[in-house]
Amino acid sequence: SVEASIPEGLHEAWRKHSATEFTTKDEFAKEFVRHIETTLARSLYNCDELAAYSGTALAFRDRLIIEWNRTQQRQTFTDQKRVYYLSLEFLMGRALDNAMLNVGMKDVARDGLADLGLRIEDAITQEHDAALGNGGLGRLAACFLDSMATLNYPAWGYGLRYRYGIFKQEIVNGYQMEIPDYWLDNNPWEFPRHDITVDIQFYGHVAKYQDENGKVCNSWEAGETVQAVAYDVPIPGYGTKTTNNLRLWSSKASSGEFDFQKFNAGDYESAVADQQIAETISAVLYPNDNLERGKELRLKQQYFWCAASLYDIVRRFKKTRRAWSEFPDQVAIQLNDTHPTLAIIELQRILIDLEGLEWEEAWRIVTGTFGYTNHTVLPEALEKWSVPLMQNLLPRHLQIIYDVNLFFLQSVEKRFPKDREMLSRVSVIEESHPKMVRMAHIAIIGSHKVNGVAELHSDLIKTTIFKDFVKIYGPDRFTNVTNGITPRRWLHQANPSLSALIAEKLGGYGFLTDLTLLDKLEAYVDDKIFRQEWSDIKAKNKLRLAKLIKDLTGYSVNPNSLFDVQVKRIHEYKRQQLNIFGVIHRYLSLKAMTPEQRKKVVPRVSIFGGKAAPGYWMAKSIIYLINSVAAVVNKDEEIGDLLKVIFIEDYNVSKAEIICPASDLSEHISTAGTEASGTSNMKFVLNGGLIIGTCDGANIEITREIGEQNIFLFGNLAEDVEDLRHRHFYGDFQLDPLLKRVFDAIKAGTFGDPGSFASLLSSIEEHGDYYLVSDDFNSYITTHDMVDKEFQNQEEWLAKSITSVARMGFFSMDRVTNEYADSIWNIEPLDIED
Ligand code: F58
Repeated sequence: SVEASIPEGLHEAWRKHSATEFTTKDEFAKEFVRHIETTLARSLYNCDELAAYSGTALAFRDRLIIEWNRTQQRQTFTDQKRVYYLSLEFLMGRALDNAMLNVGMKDVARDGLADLGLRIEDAITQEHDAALGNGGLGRLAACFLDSMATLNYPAWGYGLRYRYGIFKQEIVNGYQMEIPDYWLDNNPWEFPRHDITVDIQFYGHVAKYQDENGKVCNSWEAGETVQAVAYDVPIPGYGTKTTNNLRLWSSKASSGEFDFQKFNAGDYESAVADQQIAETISAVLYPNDNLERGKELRLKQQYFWCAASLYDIVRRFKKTRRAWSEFPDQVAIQLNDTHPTLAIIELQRILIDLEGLEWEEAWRIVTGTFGYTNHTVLPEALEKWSVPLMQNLLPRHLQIIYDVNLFFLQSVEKRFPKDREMLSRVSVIEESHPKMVRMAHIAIIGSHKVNGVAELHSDLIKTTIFKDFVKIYGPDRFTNVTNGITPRRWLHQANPSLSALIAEKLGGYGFLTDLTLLDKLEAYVDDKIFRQEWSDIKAKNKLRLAKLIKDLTGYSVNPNSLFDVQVKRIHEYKRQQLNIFGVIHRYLSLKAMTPEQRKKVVPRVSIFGGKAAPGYWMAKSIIYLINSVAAVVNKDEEIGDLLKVIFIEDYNVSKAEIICPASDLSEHISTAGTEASGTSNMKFVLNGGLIIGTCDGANIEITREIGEQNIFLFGNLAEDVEDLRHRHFYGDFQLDPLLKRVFDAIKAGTFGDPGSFASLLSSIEEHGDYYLVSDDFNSYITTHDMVDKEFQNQEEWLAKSITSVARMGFFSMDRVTNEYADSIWNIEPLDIED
């Protein structure tokens, strides 16, 4: 603020003493030792690996904060349009390695640490993952932050500072157990901003009053106030000075008079209890993926975070003293799924109740500001909140929701007179018992653009769940932006050897900021030495994974086997059950072979990883089946190295960085039409693995880019799914014969008590096989047979691997970010360089 700024005449003195950035290994080492000795109060006599991590992180944090300050000053000074990315999840993973690489100082740090007798890898691996997300949606948000900073967009992320991230998974006797993930100890990457707080209100009632002009106004007299405190996380771009901000809100009891009254009245215990209740709002990340449970605390989280973020955004805008009509020229807000939909209603409330704007003008501003990204067509994942719950928690917001709906339905009625069915389908309120608020409808009505995350998905939302809205608004409100991944983390950081080899051929690391340059690699497909280096790198990465597997499970796997990987959240629609049934089929086939026949078999390691939502029994029994199969197969001496089954526990971002570069084949086998995009498919191909997949999500576009000869596609198409389900429903269902053999083995107790798997089998045999496991089984097995055959021709396989990587340029997150910037946000980059 102006009051706190230093007089002009003293600026020179400040500049003279302003912090400098280390550039040499000695300067780094000096900073490192200073932090060890002072910040951490340690010395060379007790500098363990954790201290080495902390010292390195603190040295880099200082650097980031200098750039962060400059970036923020520059963005404020030039005052151009900013984008705010609202996401309830940011699945960041580790920060240190990424910061070192983005700043371009990893070698300096490695050398500096080596001079002090320390290994940089030991420091890096001490860091706890920041796991504030469930899966793809949260990781996409993290990739956005990396790209927005790298491309110099003035951008902020807004999220919640959960005390507990996604739970840690332990496998005990084959079952998943959940352990709380308390990740905040020793986290050097966040800056508490105790001076940046917002009081957030809940409950209470709405009072009407007349203003000085006699206009009837609404005032929300809330019943509970909770304080939001800002924690800032610097986000460095790669090869740029831009360091953006991720602001995470933490909840605590409001310091208002309310609490003091209790303290003063001697009610100390209850005042402390209130404190704890307030803190529960940001306590825990909900661990469901693609399922909405309608818990009040979740709605409280959503409003708490939306209201705090909007207050912050509006405060920043008001400092510029512009007219409200300019708000959408200065501010773009992107909603990562419907979780932040209340931000739409909150902005409307601020404009009409607090700033006195007329409804229409306010609504024009709101719709000009927001964009909404949809990530799923699964009906059970579409958010709905009960009207009574909303009425109680956010009475004024519910009124505004009703008004939004009224004006919307009036306009629909005018264009489609007498179509009552249509009105009830598009209404924001579902007329059920209790009535429900459909968040996706508010998100569509309150945004100027709605996008899906891959072409098939964006087509599907237009023809199925949001079809009526296309009629109402026309097709232009709906658009597609196919997802991508950041090549910095998912190639350069995860696979430094491959990145270095590519850089050597392409004459530098330019491909990390222009991934389309990879196409130049195709010229080397036939280059003998290059091919050898390529395959050596894959072999080395497989060894690294084999070591991880040994450490985690005790099993030794033969690194010459085909590594077949499926890592992602465990969900029926992603069909890990199809994969494990395929593994059982393979096992049974191997058992039936003669020793002579077995000699021709390509050895395989089937690797699984992923968490099941704690209350999702079917997903948990899939994990149990995988582990039960592993227990039998892995100790079968007759089979030996020909087949091993591995479940990697607690799959997370830092494990993904080891797993992705080490796959020969990875599985992306969702029922067609269910996986909106998928992003790990991109990570695996970018690291030289081939994939087996269905015609779903981004698999289709990967095929378009790399060529269908370079991917193993199988299974029914999305357009046939509805019909098949319909036929199953009417009893037209026959278990595939190969699958029947698998089921018979399970029922015979080959993998332990068949009772444990009964519901999994009956969901297919008896309850309609909703995910078409049986329908796709034969085609899945045949395609795996092709994989085996093609893997035996290593020369061909290598050519496919190289060609595919060369054609992956399209899937850079930078392309994605530029598309959002041009077609949704209308913002320009801002170079921070002096
Ligand atoms: C995922 N959604 C999609 N949701 O399933 C995936 O296809 C897509 O690639 C990815 O988004 C990015 O667009 C997803 O991860 C969640 O985890 C939600 C968490 C909160 C509750 C509802 C599901």
